Amino acid sequence: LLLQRIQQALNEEDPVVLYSQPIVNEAGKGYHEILSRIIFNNELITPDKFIPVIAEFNLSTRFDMLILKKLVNFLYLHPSDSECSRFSVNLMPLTLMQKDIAQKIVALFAQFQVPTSSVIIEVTEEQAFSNSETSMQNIMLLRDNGFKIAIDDFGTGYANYERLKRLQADIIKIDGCFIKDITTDALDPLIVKSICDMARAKQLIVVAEYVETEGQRALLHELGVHYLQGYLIGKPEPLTAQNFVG
Ligand code: G
Ligand code: G
Ligand code: NA
Ligand code: MN
Repeated sequence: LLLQRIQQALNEEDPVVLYSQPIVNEAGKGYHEILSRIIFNNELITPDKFIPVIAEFNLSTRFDMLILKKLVNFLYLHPSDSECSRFSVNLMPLTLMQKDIAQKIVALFAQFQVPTSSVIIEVTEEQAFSNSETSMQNIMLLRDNGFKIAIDDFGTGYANYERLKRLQADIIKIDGCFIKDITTDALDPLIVKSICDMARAKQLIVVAEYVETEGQRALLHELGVHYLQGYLIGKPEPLTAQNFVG
């Protein structure tokens, strides 16, 4: 049973593997997004399969903390002089609704003396614009303690202009649905351009995901996107000391 395997993973910290995918600017510099996988019957299970199971059985916080512990361990073993963000990591909506989760995350980084500035926390629009006072406080506390905040899947959910005005974040990741047909669709370039214009006014960094072709790359740079992620740049690969950029 997949649930059993997940519970085993949470207990033994073993079958969970960190993968990472590069996110780069025009100069080829950037960071990696941590994407986790679970080994189950000698197969790699991707998050689209196991995250619903984790959420259903209320294991979100334990799973997210396990991923953060693995990342902190990696950063502890591979320190860097750079002040720049080196990794982004995803948190599930239920995790951010836990009281004191931000303090626990900050304490984990402090315990291993890993600088919070090396990590970007990716939250969904749903979390960033949540009516949950706890989620908002957790995001603000993480940011006050040096983590960068990225809004994932931007443009598909809860953003509206009034919420955007109040947004406290550092990075927006435009959802892949606006990117995949951008070289042929009439509206997509205009949507991306308008997101970039707003981002510039708020001094936010813009990332586009699902970039697969040179044509998309050229157009996205022209429209004002700062960082690109996708198979054109690199696929998710097991995290090792060798496979990360700058
Ligand atoms: O790796 P893949 O592209 O299949 O990931 C699908 C989605 O699952 C990603 O958009 C990401 O937001 C989410 N995801 C991947 N790894 C993790 C993880 O370790 N923790 C959480 N909370 N979400 C993840
Ligand atoms: O939810 P999030 O946007 O973080 O998910 C990223 C997911 O999309 C990962 O599971 C990754 O494997 C997948 N992915 C990343 N880049 C590309 C791409 O260029 N094309 C496609 N089809 N999938 C991608
Ligand atoms: Na993500
Ligand atoms: Mn995403």
